[in-house]
Amino acid sequence: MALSNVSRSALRRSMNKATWTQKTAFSAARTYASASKSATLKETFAASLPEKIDQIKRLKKEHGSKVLGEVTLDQVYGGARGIKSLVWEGSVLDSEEGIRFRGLTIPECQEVLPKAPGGQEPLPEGLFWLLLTGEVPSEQQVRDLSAEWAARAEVPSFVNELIDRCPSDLHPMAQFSLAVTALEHESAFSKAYARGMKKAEYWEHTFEDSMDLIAKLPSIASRIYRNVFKDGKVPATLKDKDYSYNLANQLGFADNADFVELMRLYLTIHTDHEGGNVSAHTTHLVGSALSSPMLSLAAGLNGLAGPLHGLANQEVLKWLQEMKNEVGTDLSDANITKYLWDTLKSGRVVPGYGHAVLRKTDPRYVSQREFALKHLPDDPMFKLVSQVYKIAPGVLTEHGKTKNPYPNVDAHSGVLLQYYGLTEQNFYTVLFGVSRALGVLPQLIIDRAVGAPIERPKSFSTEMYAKLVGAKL
Ligand code: HAX
Repeated sequence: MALSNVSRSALRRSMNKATWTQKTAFSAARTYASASKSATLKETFAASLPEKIDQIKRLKKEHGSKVLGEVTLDQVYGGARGIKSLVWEGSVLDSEEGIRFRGLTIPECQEVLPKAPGGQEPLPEGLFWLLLTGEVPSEQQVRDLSAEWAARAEVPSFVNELIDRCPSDLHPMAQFSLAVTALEHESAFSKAYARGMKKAEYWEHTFEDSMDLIAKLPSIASRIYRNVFKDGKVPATLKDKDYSYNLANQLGFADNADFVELMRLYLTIHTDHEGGNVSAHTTHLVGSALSSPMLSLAAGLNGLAGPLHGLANQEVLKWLQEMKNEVGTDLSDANITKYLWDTLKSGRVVPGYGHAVLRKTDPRYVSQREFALKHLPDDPMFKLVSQVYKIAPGVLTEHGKTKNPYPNVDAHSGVLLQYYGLTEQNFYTVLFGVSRALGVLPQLIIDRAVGAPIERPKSFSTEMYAKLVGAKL
């Protein structure tokens, strides 16, 4: 596909008011655009860049001193909830409606993003494209991106050896983060920075690193899985297959076409959930110091590995299995209610329920539920999940603590994975991490392209806050 008409006219409009930095981006965009008939991802992003830089510049110039809201002491001590202080272009989370990726809901993405031949679920390649550029890619562009990632997939042998030397009881997320950190060795950004590069070149190296990094994640994740739980052998990346097929194949599950479809859906919906969640914010924060995409993503993965964040999907399945052992086949309302109260009374959280921003059922939960209704409606664990969905919101409301008694993304994913035989819960967050890379790296590329500064919010001691609010301690 050539540049869309919208991008072309935007490019033309912005060209008239170009700064030096913008002109560099314009010239890159034009070079890319004229080099090929079907614009690549890099060309499309480069073409979108001048308008974005211009928008930000104008917004800051004309409205830079406007007040966006006030900050209360409760917010300061409450994990910065609701404080507007981050820029995240790919997605915005509405507390009632859930996530929109560049303005599109999950069902809309399922409808418009290209699918694999014969497939029904969107390809995560398409979502990555959308997050980075704001445009829905053509089928050909997505096929080309699949091929590009497959071509970049080879993992350096020292990284494979590093993974092989990990003790099998080192948590898969720790192994994953270790391997991603080690890829720093390959970072084009770090090498170019050490040589000395112009700011206008930052995004291109960040783009190349991000593409390389994403391309290698299925092989890395699968090596960890096959080492810890199977025979240690990982099939090679198939150059003519899409990203999710390759991940499923390398894990050892591609014989089942439904599992491959599940991977496509899973990798699409776990990508991005605006900028304030721990993994996204951490990647962005570390990246703001101009650490490479490898080091930035590894930091984000370490945050994803926490039980209140991505590790919750592992916790959910463990909790459901314990519940199943206790209640057996009697999934009566009374039994489930009792189990939920037992969990809460023991001081634990109900994993997979609640959210820092959402106040309704997470649409990512809904899309997985719809997948289950289509592919595994009679699975006993799915029936248990459905029964918990019926009872838990009432119990959590009565319990009265959580602001959101509804399920989040993690309440469903484990049950789908275990149905297809991927039963090793300790591995689940690694899959989440593969997907999350596709959500957080586009913003890192954008950050570098628009020249986002190093992040540095202000902190005070409790004594100083007391002074600020006129309190005596
Ligand atoms: N079960 C029991 N209590 C809960 C709860 C749950 N599922 N969710 C929140 N609460 C409690 C909190 O622990 C908190 O209690 P205290 O006042 O005693 O500290 C109170 O309700 C208020 O919390 P909140 O404002 O509603 O929620 P937070 O923004 O503080 O936390 C969490 C959001 C997602 C961390 C929280 O709901 C939770 O711990 N849920 C269970 C774990 C989980 O599912 N995590 C995954 C979230 C999605 C995600 O990031 N995926 O990666």
